[in-house]
Amino acid sequence: MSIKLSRLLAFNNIVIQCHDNPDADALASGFALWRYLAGQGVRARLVYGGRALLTKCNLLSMVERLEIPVEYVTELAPPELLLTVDCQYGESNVTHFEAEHIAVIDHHQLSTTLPALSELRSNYGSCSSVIFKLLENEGFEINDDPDVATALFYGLYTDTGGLAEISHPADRDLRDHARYSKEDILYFRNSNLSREELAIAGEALENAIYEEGFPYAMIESKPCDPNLLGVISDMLLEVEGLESCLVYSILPFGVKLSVRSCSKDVKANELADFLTEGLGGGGGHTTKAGGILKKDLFAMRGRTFSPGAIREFLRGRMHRYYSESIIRYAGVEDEDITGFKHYMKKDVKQGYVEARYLSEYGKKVLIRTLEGDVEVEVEDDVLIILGVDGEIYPCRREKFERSYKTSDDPYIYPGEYVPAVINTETGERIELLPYAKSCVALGGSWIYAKELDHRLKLFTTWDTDSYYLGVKGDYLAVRPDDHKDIYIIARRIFDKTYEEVEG
Ligand SMILES: [Mn+2]
Repeated sequence: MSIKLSRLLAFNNIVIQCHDNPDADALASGFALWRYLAGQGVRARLVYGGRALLTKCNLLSMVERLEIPVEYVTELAPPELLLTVDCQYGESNVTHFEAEHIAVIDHHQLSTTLPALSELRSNYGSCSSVIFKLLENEGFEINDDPDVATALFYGLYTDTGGLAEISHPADRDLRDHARYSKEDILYFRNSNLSREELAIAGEALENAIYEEGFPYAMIESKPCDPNLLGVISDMLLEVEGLESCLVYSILPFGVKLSVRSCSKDVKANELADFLTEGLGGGGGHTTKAGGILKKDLFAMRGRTFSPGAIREFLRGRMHRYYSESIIRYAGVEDEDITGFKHYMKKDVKQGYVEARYLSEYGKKVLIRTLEGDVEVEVEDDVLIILGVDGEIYPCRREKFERSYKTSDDPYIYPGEYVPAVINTETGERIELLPYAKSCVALGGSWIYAKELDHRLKLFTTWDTDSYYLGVKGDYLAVRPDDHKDIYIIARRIFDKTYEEVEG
């Protein structure tokens, strides 16, 4: 899926929508697109919805100084094309509007079903970088319009912690290419907080709650802009001895959360998801994430929506997260297989792809799987298996030849989410299916496995920087020929592929 911006010119009535509570990245992305369309003679509107008008001073100055024609709307006559930027249509922080056609341009993790017209580059530091690349493809020079160059640079700046978290080459390209107004950027950077907000942050920081024996802390802030929560949590995380933190504030409709982590043992987006499970939602990146607890869901679960009850609820969840998650590394020691049962693999049709077709030798690619993202170095003997549920995982040829048989049948992919690998250097997305061939996982191979009764973060020998998460009901598996080789199999996949046998 990808967008050529020139294709948008076929639409007559276009509305560009930022997420609710738009930030600089969303405004910049929408603004640059709006300028591109205007230059091509297409009239578009730039809007955002939600509960609140823009109030943050740096954003108000950005809108004013760069003359960004953004409108706050509560209703919208269905346009021919609705294009969401820095967010995905259908997400909870994107007010729903009807439209004939939908398009999405974003850089967050996939969280919805994307429309055909979409550009999602999850490894980019900002949506502004995505827009920059799309404009570049059309031969649009952002520096011809200093306001556009300044907006895109500021979007990148704010989304990457002041450029500190730039990792993708496209982000570096924008940083180095944009001839932004130094004066404007200096002004925005230094009007990031109002006096009231600084006072709110100061008061909040005085009231940090530390938990004896645990490397995390939390803070309740007075009601404030979500951006301020991020400022507070960034600062809190800098405290010595903390590896993660939670900052929240209670708003009329729910609790807004900001989560940070600086440890590879805690993915901030997973922690945010855990904290809000059943009561809202959370997500983001591995080091920075956010979430929301919805007031109406509190009531439905019979919980009191009071500051005291909310604090105890969040303390309880943080404590559970830390006390119930076990961290392990595969390949270190033999697994004690007491209590494990024998499971035989059923004959299952699967697919495989030879990694060497995906990138140059020695290069790394990111494989997106249901259980998490895994980085794999491309070597001649590495294969990528397409599992029974559409899940994908790497396998060495030697192991493959022991447990699989190749087949000439055409390969039919069983899942909904078409798997892809991402070249971490170029950001290029490669669809796996054109390279997929059929194979049969040979019945008869067996493993030891045991149902997990706890939350397990397992670092596999494939990727020691990023863990697989297993939860209660998933299975921990051990290869009979190598008791150090342990891995997690999600329950729904396990049920389809294994059956218990006598030991
Ligand atoms: Mn963004």
